[in-house]
Amino acid sequence: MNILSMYRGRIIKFGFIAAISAVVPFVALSAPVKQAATEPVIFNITMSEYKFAVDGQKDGDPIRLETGKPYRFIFHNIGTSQHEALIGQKPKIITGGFKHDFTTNLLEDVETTITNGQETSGFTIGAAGLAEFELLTKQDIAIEFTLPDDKVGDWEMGCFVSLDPNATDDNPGAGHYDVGMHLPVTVVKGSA
Ligand SMILES: [Cu+2]
Repeated sequence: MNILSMYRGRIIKFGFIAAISAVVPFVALSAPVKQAATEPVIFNITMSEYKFAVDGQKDGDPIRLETGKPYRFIFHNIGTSQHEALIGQKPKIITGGFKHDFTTNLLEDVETTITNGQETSGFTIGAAGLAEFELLTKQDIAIEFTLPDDKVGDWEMGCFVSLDPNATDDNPGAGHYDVGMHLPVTVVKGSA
């Protein structure tokens, strides 16, 4: 069994990066997982109440990706509350008609490298099966990945943190997604 199949489908979830070893399956590496042949294309994405905004793009414009190309998404939580990012398809409908989590996650079987989002990172984590991550206010994180051709299609980035801070996992109620915190992600076949 290789690492990809071991982690496939698992949820990786963390709030504070230093704490993740206790709660998630991951592989800590002393060297980067895979050196991309070319420098990754960078998207700087801010999270706030209640939207994702991409540097250089108009609000609501899709993030356009090509298969076979390395990308680095650098997330900055500039808001006043915790936010999370999931990239997937088909949000699940929960009690109250709200949407919570995706049925399919873009990176669920894609090797992904996680760093602290700064120019130099004190750590590099290689993970397969990354489904979601949470950032407290003022935190940054970067993920790096290259998509295979079977990811071509329409996806979406979403934050499903509950609006009610006292909501439970069993009944999360309305979340940030329901008030607009989502953004289309379009994946097309790369020319390479
Ligand atoms: Cu949010």
